[in-house]
Amino acid sequence: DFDIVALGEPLVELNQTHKDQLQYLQGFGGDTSNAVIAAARQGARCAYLTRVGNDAFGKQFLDLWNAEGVDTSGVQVDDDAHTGLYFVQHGPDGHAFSYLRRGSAASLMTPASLQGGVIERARFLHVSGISMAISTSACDTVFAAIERAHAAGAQVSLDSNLRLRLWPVDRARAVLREAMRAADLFLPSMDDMQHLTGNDDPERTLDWIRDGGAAGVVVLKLGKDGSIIDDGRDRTPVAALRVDAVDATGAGDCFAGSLLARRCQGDSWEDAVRYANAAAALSTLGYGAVNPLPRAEQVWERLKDTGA
Ligand code: KDG
Repeated sequence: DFDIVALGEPLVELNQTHKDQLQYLQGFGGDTSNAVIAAARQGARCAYLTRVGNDAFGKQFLDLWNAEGVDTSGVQVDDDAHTGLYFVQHGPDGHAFSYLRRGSAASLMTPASLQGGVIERARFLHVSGISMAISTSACDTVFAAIERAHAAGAQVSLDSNLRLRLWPVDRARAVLREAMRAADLFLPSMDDMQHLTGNDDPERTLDWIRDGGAAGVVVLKLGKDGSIIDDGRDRTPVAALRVDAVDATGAGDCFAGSLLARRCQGDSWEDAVRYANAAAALSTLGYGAVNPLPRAEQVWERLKDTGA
């Protein structure tokens, strides 16, 4: 059985490692894949659901998940479509992504892609705004997966991960609202919510989420200001860890995966969020989404150092 099963699109990553040079380091990305690898590195039993191309990149991903101990029995290989790709460029305002993904194998997922009973064996199903934005059939697949998870007694975790290059803001708002109502755990970032609601006040944002019908636990991520846990009764702020970030790509995914892993290991929400904050901070110390994802020993070491 699995602690966490994630569903979405993996993307091969080409990451610019020197601001003024056209040199790119190949790595791996894709928000939900990053999250499930982060969870596996914290000791969770994980599986990933997606569709990759029958190409060198699809093969590299299968090798990566196998090496990380992430189950791939629900991964489909498509002979006619490619594995997606993105570039990360670093500038004065942080990182920016360029995508080559339209028509990718993952975007061709349909509810019929959900074979193998993998979701039925999970404690958490993890999905994101990106999983739903890549195509309408992938969006249908996410909602079908949510239904199956709930029917089997699993909990659903949703990261907002808003990417406005993938879908118009009005559709993003409507679909994310629908998914947020179905989620047992909703992980929005303040930046994403600001685009969806037009306001930048955390309390009003949490009110908007509750008024919109979200009934589960909400963890609002405030970047360097930490996060707020709203369990439906209380709102509890948790401070962030300060680090000198090199590349924040995948930090939110590391937060999600680490939080779910620690919940599966019995942590309270506050302890799990504190742990996830530390893991996410450590993941920004190297280039790329996957390579710098820390392992449990490093996170505990860091928490011990800060006395948190
Ligand atoms: O959170 C990091 C991801 O955004 C990155 O790995 C690429 O999945 C990606 C996307 O669609 O932006």
